[in-house]
Amino acid sequence: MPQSKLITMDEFTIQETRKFPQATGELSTLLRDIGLAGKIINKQVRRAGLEDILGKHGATNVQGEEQMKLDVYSNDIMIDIFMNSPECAGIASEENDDHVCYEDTFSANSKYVVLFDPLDGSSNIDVNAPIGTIFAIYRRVSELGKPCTKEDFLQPGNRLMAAGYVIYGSSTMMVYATKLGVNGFTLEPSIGEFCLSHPNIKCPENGKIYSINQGNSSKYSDGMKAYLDYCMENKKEENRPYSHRYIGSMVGDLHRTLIKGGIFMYPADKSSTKGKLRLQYECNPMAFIVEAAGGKAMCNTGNILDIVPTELHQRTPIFIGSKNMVNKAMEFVMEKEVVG
Ligand code: AHM
Ligand code: MG
Repeated sequence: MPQSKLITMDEFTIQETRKFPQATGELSTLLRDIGLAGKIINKQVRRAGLEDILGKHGATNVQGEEQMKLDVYSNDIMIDIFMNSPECAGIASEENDDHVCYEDTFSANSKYVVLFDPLDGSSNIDVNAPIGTIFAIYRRVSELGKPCTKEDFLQPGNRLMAAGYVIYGSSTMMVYATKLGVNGFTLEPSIGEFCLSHPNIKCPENGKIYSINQGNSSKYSDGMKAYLDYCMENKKEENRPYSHRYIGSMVGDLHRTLIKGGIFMYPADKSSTKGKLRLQYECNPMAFIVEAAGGKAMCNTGNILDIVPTELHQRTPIFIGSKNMVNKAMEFVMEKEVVG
């Protein structure tokens, strides 16, 4: 139903914050800063083909991946915005070897740190497929008044205060989750504001889509191969075979999974025994969002959000989406866990 009045993301966030009399509004300010970064990145993504900003930057990041020009641009925007944000003590990014502490007096007294992947799915930049910015916000555990420390960035996902993403797709949307739930805001270009378009998102308990890079299947474990056979099996009464959809952009694939239901998987395989996707700024924020929407997110050994990180850029296998589909997949995967 069309809304009679647009509710901007800022208005919505302020209304939500008022439910907690003790809230200081700092988290709301951080979310607004991320919205601003999203709008600036969006502007550049939308005109990418017109300027010399497509293609490779010429450097590799700490994980040995080639950086695209828009990866670097987006990372610089995020770092600058949080540097000017008095609510953020420091950041960690997919594109930086180590975390960055902001050492001015305001930042040393800030309660929060932010982890992000500034532009996920960058192999899709040049072909106009959806890409996105993923973020995770933690309350720091180090002493206030001093620079933040590594421990602030190595907290498990179950301590997240908020997480979300901006998707640069057929429209631009920001979706964020707190423990209160998940809401989506579409960028209304004529006024330059994210406006509430998807209130109280719930991930359907069942779905009909599985999403995985099936080209890797010869390297999967027996359990994983058996689950793929299950997805493709003909069982009309159970909606199988499921449809297969894979963009190769986690934000795009998970946005669809969140709205329509389904399962997204990036398992371990023979050549990547820890999986590909990074725990702190890809899997944890997505797991937090999907679980806040009633879905589920697992790795081979348990819940993604319970993993205690030991390294900033560590990887994990992930099975995430509709609760019942994830439970079923885990019956196969946990049964025959050995890869090879
Ligand atoms: P990136 O952070 O370098 O963009 O890589 C992460 C992306 C995810 O968005 C996506 O789910 C995955 O890599 C696709 O990997 P593959 O091409 O191996 O299927
Ligand atoms: Mg990424």
